[in-house]
Amino acid sequence: KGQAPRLLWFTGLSGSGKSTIANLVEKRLHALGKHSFMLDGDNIRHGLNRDLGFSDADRIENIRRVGEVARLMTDAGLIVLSAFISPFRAERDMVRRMMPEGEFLEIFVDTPLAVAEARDVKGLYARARAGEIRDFTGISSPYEPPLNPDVHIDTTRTTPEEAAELIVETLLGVWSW
Ligand code: GGZ
Repeated sequence: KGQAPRLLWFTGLSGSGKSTIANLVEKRLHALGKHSFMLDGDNIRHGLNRDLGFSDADRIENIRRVGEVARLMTDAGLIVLSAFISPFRAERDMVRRMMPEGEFLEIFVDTPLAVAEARDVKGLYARARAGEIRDFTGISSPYEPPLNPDVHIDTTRTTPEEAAELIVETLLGVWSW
């Protein structure tokens, strides 16, 4: 116990591929017999955090609560995967400090804005450019990339499967079981 990552913290722009990669990692963990749970906008922003929007203050509170929930779940023995934009360095570092030393793994899903915007799977970037969505990350709200992530995925050169493989290999290298 301890010194091994239990909270896998994915950060990156909307449409960067955080959820896709996290889902693939979860499948692999399951195959290895590891119990895990994924926290994302679908199960948090529609429930616990449905009072929060996308102002800086609300994003900060979003991440603070996600960190607290993740901490509880890791204390209960789960491996937690978190897939939120989490745009601010200060709050990502706050969550790292909330966790016991060595249990937080920051994974930067690095997709350039131009690439995420060109894909625009949900059409949100177009709506943000048209002014229909305010405070949109990368367009009208900042994203602060990690300076020293534990894992750095360049999605322009790595498939989601390769990224998941790399993350699991990283975990297997530090986990002793
Ligand atoms: C960014 C927004 C916004 C604004 C709605 N800015 O691609 P998605 O749809 O599924 O993921 C985005 C999600 C971001 O929520 P997070 O909780 O991850 O953000 S944060 O960590 O900053 O609190 C996007 C959708 O919500 N969405 N409006 N204005 N993304």
